[in-house]
Amino acid sequence: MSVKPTVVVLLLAVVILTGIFAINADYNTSNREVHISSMHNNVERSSIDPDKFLTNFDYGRVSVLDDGTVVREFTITAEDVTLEIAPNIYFDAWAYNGTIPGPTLRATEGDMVRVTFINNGSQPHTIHFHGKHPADMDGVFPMIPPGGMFVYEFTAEPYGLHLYHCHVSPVAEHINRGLYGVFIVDPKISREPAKEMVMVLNSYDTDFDRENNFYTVNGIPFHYVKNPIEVKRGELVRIYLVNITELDPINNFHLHGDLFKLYRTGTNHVPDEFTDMLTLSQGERAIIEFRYDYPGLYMFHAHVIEFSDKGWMGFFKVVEDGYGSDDSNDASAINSDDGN
Ligand SMILES: [Cu+2]
Repeated sequence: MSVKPTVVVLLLAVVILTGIFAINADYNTSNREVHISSMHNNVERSSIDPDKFLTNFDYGRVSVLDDGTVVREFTITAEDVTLEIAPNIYFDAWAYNGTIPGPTLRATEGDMVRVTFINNGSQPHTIHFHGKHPADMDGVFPMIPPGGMFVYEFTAEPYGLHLYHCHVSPVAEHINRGLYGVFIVDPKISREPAKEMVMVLNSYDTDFDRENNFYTVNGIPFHYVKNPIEVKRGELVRIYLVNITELDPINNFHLHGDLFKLYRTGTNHVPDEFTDMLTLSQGERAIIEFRYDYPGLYMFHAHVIEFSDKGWMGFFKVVEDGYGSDDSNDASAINSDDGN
C-alpha cells in the first residue's frame, strides 16, 4: 500500500536529476564549442577593464639614489579571483593584482626595478621577468608559497618590450589562469611622441581540456568591437603588442586600411619591416607604429579566423583632427641608417 507513493517519489527524483544532468551537459557542450556573439552586451561586473588597461602605464614609486640611479618600486599581489571574462562566463582565475593581464610596468634602461611580490593565492607562484638579470632574480626559483613574499630587484635592461609571468609548473596552467603582464623598458633616447597603447593577445581554456575557448585583446573577447579605439587621422599610433596565448603555437595581428612599422621586441630604433601582418609565437612581442590617412572605422584582428571568431577582433575609429603627418609612415625608413 505504501509502496506506490515511494515509487512516485523515486520517479520524480530520477526525472529531476536527469534534467539537472542534461542542463549541465548542455552547458559544458556549449561552453566547449562556445561562439559568443560580438553583438552581446559589454561585460559589466568584471574587474577586467580593457579600456583602462589599454593606456595604463605603472611607472612605480620613484626615488633617486646618491649616484643618480632612479629606483622604481612596484608591489604585485597574486590572488585567486573569479572574473567575468565574457558575458555570463565566470573564470576561476589566478591573477596579479586581481585582473588579467596584470599591470603594465614601465621603466627606463638603467633604472633599478624593485618588485615586492606577495602571494595571497592558494598555489605557489613566482614572477619571471624577460630581460637581463641575475639568476636568483629569474623568478623560477624560489617558488613563493601561499602567504609568502619575495623581492625581485634588477637593473632594467635592455630597452625593449618585455613581459612577465608566473613560472611555476605546470606553467601552461599558471599562464592560462591569468598570471602575466607587460614590462616596458624605454630607451634613454626617447621614442617619438605618439598615442601609445598596450595590447596583450591572450586566450582562456575555461574548461581545462587544453583547447582554448576564448581569444582576446586585453582580457575580454570582442571588447574593442563594442568599444572602438579612437585615434586621430594623421597622429602617430604606437602599440606595445605582446602574445601570451597558451596552447596554440601562434597568434597574429592584422591591421586593416594601413601598414605599420614593425620593431621586433622593441630593441632597436630602426624598424625591421613595413607590413600589415605580424605573426607571434608564445611570449613573442613587438612594437608597431602607424598613422591613418583616412577617417573611418578600421578592423584589426587575428588572421587565424578561429581566433577572431572567438573574440580576437577590434576596431579603430579614426576621426578628423590633428592631421599633421610627415611622410615617415612609409617603407623608405626601413633598414636605412642606424638611428640607435
Ligand atoms: Cu603561478
